[in-house]
Amino acid sequence: MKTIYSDKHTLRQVKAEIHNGELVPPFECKERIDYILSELDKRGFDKPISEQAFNLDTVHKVHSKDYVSFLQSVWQKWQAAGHTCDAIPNIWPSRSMPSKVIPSNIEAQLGHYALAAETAISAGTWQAVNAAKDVALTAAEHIIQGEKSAFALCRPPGHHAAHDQFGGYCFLNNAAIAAQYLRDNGYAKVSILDVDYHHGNGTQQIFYQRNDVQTLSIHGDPDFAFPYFLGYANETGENEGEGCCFNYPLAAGSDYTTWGNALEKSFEQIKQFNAEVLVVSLGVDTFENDPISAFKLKSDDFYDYGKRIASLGLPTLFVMEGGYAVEEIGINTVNVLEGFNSQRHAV
Ligand code: SP5
Ligand code: ZN
Repeated sequence: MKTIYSDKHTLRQVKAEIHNGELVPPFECKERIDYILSELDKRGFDKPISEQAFNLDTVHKVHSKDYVSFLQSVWQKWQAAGHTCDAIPNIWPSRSMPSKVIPSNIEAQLGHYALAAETAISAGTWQAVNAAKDVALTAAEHIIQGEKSAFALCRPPGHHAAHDQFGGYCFLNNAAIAAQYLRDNGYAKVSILDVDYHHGNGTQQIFYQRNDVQTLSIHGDPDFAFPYFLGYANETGENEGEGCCFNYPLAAGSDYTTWGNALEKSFEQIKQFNAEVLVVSLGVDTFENDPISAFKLKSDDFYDYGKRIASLGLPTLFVMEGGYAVEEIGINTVNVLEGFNSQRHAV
């Protein structure tokens, strides 16, 4: 399996995130990628391939144009307003003032385009975000060219990024962009299986009214886990998309047996949908020692579910999402990929 990677991810480096009421070093840090690269190398995977540059055509099919321009210009506007620290949203058009107006003030614009406050923006964030989308599209192109699998080592992650909002460490929805590109290049039906600990709210929202892209997410029940306001089992899609969205919210403390049962249920839906290609939003924050999550998966479980995903027999694009137990992120991520490969070579 080929890995696609961009060293531009290092351009995104923020000072802090708001966590439990204080500013702490960001969980979503650049060292995450170093551990994954080093584990891939150690286990004999091919040397990663650099991303090709893509224009914004596919991006504009899943995100609004005004949102994308905001991402491109926010840092410059923030600086022009005289600020030198990272930009952090702090006010929203909330329930008691649900305005659609986009004020000219950059602080107000941050609130308009943010869905959470933990995600800061720094110089270089757009360059990293844009490169991550190129990584996802380059990997999708490999699938289109006939590769049976590919690994898009994206950073920052993408699955919380909605049609016109950032948050949860995400800006452009790399998995959604890849899925759209696959749709536009010969694949009629795409399933996106999100195995990150957190609900893939952005991916769900983007495809909620569509029947050509099925979304499935296994995650901490939003009653107690981020993003709290989406990801419940009764969300099933809307209009043409009715019946194309599946959520598997699980209790805190869920182990691999419980998690694996949800995985089997998602497989039944993927088969019933007749997916032609699978995009996996691969977050490994389901790991027992993840610092911000509450599932109990062990490192060996990642290998096992990689095998199970391969048993679907679909061309599969893995897109990196979360995982914050930094020293184990390489082992857990590469376990999924190696498990997948072992099964593929067996059939
Ligand atoms: C891509 C991804 O995994 N994003 C995750 C974003 C989570 N951001 C906020 C998490 C708030 C969690 N609070 C948990 C407290 C645990 N003591
Ligand atoms: Zn996550």
